[in-house]
Amino acid sequence: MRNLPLVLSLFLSSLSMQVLAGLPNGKIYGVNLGSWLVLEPWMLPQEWLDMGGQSCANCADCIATESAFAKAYPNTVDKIFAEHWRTWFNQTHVNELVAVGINTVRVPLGYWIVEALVHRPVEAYPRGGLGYLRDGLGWLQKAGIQVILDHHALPGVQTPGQEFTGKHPYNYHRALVWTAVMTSLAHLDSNFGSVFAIEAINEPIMNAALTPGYGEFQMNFVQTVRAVELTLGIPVPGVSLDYSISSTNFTAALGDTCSSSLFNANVTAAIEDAIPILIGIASEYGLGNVFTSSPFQCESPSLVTSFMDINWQYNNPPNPAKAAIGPQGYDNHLYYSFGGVAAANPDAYLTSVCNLQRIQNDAALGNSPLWFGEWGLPTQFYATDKFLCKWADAQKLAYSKGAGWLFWNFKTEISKLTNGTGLARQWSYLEGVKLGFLTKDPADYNDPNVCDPYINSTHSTS
Ligand SMILES: *[C@@H]1O[C@H](CO)[C@@H](O)[C@H](O)[C@H]1NC(C)=O
Ligand SMILES: *[C@@H]1O[C@H](CO)[C@@H](O)[C@H](O)[C@H]1NC(C)=O
Ligand SMILES: *[C@@H]1O[C@H](CO)[C@@H](O)[C@H](O)[C@H]1NC(C)=O
Ligand SMILES: *[C@@H]1O[C@H](CO)[C@@H](O)[C@H](O)[C@H]1NC(C)=O
Ligand SMILES: CC(=O)N[C@H]1CO[C@H](CO)[C@@H](O)[C@@H]1O
Repeated sequence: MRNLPLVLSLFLSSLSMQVLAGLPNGKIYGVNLGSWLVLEPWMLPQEWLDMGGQSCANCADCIATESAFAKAYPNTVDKIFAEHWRTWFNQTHVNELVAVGINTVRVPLGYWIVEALVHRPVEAYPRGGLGYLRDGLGWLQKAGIQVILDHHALPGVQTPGQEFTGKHPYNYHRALVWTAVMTSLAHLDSNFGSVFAIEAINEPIMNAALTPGYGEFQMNFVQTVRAVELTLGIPVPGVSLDYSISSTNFTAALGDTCSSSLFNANVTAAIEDAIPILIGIASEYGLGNVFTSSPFQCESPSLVTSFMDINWQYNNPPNPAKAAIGPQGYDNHLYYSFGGVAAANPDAYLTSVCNLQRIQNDAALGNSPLWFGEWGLPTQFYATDKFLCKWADAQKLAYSKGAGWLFWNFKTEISKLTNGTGLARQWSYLEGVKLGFLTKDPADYNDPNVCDPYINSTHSTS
């Protein structure tokens, strides 16, 4: 067994203040590809019913989640979801995003995109999503749109009762296996060529007392990404490494990395379990040559590891900056419509966002660069068209002071069940552009001075 003479101190050093080499040039002007590979029925209520889903007050009571659907329709679920994946996001939408200047997308993914991680039949999810992900990433790459892979729904309920989460015992190990598999594909599968970042977990429970082990998971997540990258011969910025790869077989080299004793048992175990899964994916998708070509090393830059920012949580949360090895980015989500941010009226919303301190507060704790990975135009009150223009401008101004923003969502359904465009005018980027709330060039504003009357107000903001 080849022992890799890596510099151990690499994993102990704190390189959190690294330049973010992997970030696209300039600002992130992005959208989420929500409800594609992780379906949330509220965004497409009519299609969900047409597929065979149901709607009920408490989503545990009927077929209201992807998982419940897969259990209810074991024989047809894959075919029905394939039709959804093919139509919800395809080349037509890529063209639309290009036309409105979007440069980045965040792709929410479930753990079940790596099918071998699903413990059937206790857990059930549709199969075949990875093929659609590969196709979609290929189109995005050709269009020059950069991608953040977002582990949105983990094995376990990171936020109970949400339609996007799993329904199974929390399982950090499987999340790390997922990480090893996706990191490998991001570097070796040419379709993944525009992936620049990988996000460990979407929106963990805000009370850090309820997420034991999360700090350790953050460390293990980054080390898993970097262990795969080192195996690929990708230098980790700021790290000198004494390493020569002799194997021409990637999965065999991963096996060597496992036995190098440089990684803790949890990282090693995850990589070990990723090996047979990668061999299976290589064979299913014809990637065998890529995995065993000589040499398999690649020139791509390190992925940007990404976490929700430290201030996402309260109650003494772990600081993800402590886990950084190489480029890392931070994600904050801001929705005013769920309450708790500002009083429910237009002036309070604008005062709040125009004086937003989140970027500074995060930077003070090393959580920089920060992007706003989810936001939208929803409100707790009826919003006029005139207000929505201001609301879009003011949020874009605030979020662009950081690394940029990604709107939730690229689109939503327009049907009787969504009150026509009632849902889409506040939740769909493409509809927002059509209606003029969002400018045709995302770097523009309807009114760049929208915040002027609201700055220096006595309202406090966090
Ligand atoms: C993409 O899906 C839409 C429906 O959302 C459909 O009208 C269109 O033909 C599809 N485009 C391609 C290129 O498949
Ligand atoms: C590559 O290594 C794997 C073990 O990780 C092995 O199963 C496979 O046969 C090897 N492939 C080639 C072409 O040597
Ligand atoms: C590995 O995982 C186990 C169980 O999740 C945990 O108790 C342990 O502390 C972890 N160890 C390391 C080194 O991450
Ligand atoms: C439906 O949307 C229209 C505007 O598009 C709005 O005037 C109306 O209040 C909405 N109705 C409901 C029930 O949300
Ligand atoms: C009166 C007052 O508080 N003025 C401040 C308004 O904000 C700008 C910059 O944000 C400060 O420079 C002013 O001192």
